[in-house]
Amino acid sequence: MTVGKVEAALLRQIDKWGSIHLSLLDPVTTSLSEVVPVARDIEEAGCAAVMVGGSTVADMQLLDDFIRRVKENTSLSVILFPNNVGGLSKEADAVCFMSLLNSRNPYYITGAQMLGAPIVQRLGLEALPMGYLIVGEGGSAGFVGDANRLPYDRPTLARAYALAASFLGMRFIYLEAGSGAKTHIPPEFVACVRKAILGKILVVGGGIKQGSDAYSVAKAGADIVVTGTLVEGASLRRQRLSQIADSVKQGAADRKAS
Ligand code: 1GP
Repeated sequence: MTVGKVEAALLRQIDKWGSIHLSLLDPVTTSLSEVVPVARDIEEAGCAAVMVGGSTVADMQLLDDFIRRVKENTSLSVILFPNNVGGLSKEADAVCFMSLLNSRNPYYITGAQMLGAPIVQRLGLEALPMGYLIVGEGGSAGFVGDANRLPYDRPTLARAYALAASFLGMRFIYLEAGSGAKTHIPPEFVACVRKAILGKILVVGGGIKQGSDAYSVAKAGADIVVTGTLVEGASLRRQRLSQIADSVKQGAADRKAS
């Protein structure tokens, strides 16, 4: 099976480091005037790609301008993280083509995907097939996506969803605690899902604020650790990003060694 350029690059990085860190930029919380220094810091911290999106993105012109600035000023690949069909942009390289598997509303499971698929094809975006699961607090993503949120103490529910996603051919499984979650997804939860979907790319995000958080989810088996809020505010941004990136690599190395 051949995979696209962006997915192949992510796989190479995961193969090299064990786990990697990706930053999520939300054009609603990072302004157009801030995006260039933020993206440069992300590149400097060793991220191969940047995710762009957020639960409340609706201005497609702003999204295009935002991504264009990232592309013109860095060599980062841009992966869209859409909340809806309006989260697609011709300026990006790839899109998390997600189904919110634990939504109560079929629109977020297959409806938006049906509307968005022809646009993804027309824009020539690389689609990363992804099962998206909202866990714990769920934040705005849980609210907007009408998710039947999976409790932190019921990892077997998420494991069953992840297995189903993998049988359906999805190559990425994303466990989302919601942006700004007070506590990130527990390592035992991540490890339970990990074991069921060996060979798939496990993505974990939401509430990861410091190196020790990133370390624990990478050690538990996350291939990709996503942070969003961490880049907001200029103070010590580069150091914080580097600390997360180093902790993710260390977590993966300790996982391999154990
Ligand atoms: C992406 O929602 C996350 O999965 C981002 O969460 O803003 O808490 O890092 P934070």
